Amino acid sequence: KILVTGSLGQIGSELVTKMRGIYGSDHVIATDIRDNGSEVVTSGPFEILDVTDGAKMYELAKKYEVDTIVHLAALLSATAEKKPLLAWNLNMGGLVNALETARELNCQFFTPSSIGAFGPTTPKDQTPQDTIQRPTTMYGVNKVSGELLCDYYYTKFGVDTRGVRFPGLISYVAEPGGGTTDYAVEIYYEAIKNQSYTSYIDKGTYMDMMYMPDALQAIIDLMEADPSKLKHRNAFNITAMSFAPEEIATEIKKHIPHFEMSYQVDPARQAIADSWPNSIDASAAKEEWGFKADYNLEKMTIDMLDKLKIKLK
Ligand code: VAH
Repeated sequence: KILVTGSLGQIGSELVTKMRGIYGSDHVIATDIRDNGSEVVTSGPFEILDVTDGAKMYELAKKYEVDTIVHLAALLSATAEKKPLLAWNLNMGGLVNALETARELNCQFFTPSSIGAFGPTTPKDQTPQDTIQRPTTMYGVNKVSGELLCDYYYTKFGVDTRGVRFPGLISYVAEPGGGTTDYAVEIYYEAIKNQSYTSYIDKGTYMDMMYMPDALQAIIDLMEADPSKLKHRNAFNITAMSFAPEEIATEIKKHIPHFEMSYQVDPARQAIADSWPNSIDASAAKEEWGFKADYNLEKMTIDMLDKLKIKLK
């Protein structure tokens, strides 16, 4: 059985549904800090959990006799930069609680890192799997600390910890909250609603991105991978594409010809984006557990616009 934290978030809301389809609804215990009455809450076991409450987390993991913990609850980069101490306490406090629960109950463990784990002194193009990581954001500090902590729990306590460095994730089910790459989600919603979008990230700003179906499959594939093949653990570079805002606009215009793109740069989130890689190298993930991505910008844009036309009707 699998305990998922942050189940109502951008990744969690879709991962819970996918995992319930694969492993059975009763085998996936969804938790989040609130109950939003969504399908995640109604289609299988759901519990209220604040991940900073370690005792409650242990109690739930024990009650459901889970053997896997997927820890997704966290504040993303832009929010973390506005509330750095809250971010440290939630992102690191939650992670330690989840790792301790996994250690005590001998659970397999997944938590995501991010391209945000890299900083301005990291090689920016085709960023290697093993390279310098001195991020200049609180979120990045949390992600690098998290990677090191997960590797520590693997080497010191034998906890089977695994993670990926996610690029910006694009999806239409649950909107992201407080990220820097959220512009790449908002643009599709605005294209349908207003045929225009004002981007807070400047043209020419390249960041790695991935469509949610590829992100979800990557989690499943990594967690089911043969551990003897894993030379790395926390966390694997993975990516599907790298693009700048004007490239999404061009792709959208193929479907909505009069779509208008404009720019009103948000210095805070632009500074975060500028500290991150332009493109990362995912060869370790491909070699060690067969990572692959099916969606490129063209295919993603077709699916996002099709799905949002229905959702926003
Ligand atoms: C963020 N979507 O923008 C997250 C992610 C790589 C980006 O970490 O903070």
